[in-house]
Amino acid sequence: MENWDWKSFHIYHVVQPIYDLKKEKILGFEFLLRSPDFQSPEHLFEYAEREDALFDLDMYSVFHIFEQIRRFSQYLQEHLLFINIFPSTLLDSTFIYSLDRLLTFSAINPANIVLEINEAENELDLLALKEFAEQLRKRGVKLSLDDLGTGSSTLQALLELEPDITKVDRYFAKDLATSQKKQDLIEFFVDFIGNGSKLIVEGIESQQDLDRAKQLGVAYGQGFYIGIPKTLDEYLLA
Ligand SMILES: [Ca+2]
Repeated sequence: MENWDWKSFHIYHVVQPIYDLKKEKILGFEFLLRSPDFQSPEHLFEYAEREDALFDLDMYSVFHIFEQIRRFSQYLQEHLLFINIFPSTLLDSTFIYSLDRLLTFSAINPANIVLEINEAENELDLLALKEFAEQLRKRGVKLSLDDLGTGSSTLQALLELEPDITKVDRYFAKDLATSQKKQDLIEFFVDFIGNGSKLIVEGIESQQDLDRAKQLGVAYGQGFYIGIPKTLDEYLLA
């Protein structure tokens, strides 16, 4: 397949804030892909996969994100910027060079960039990803493991990749305040992941669940209750 021309589709990003539960301020933003041409982002990804154009879509998305980072860089020096990427994109031999160009282009400190290993349909190639993680570390770029506890984001991936930041799947935050089992598990994650990796609990949707996450020592939270997805300028220029 030749390079797929995603420009003919309307594709843009919103951001969702990630909140530092201890300092009580925004830690950073996760960029989320949107397109009114598709029923949902999942439909867009499925379409891209069918057309054998997932890599092109992912790169188009990453370029677009770095354009925004460049445009708003003066406001983003203190923020971590979470960029979802498919493992197959990370492992493409050209990716790291594109990343270097984008880092230079956007004039952002590499330490502000967090590459979030997107949920994978297949098992992660941990050996290859480990080598890639080493490349990132050399550049000061951070790595995050997404959706821990579901799909391919296993404890094995956590141990092998040693991500800077680990995101616990939203499933574990739903009704956290009333589920003793979930509280026990989150407590375990806080202890186990501890100092090595910072923990983000996704899907916080009520004050009670937020309070409980704080009590359990969770470092960071994300979810509709904390902040809904909006465009970056809506957050920065408000
Ligand atoms: Ca994500």
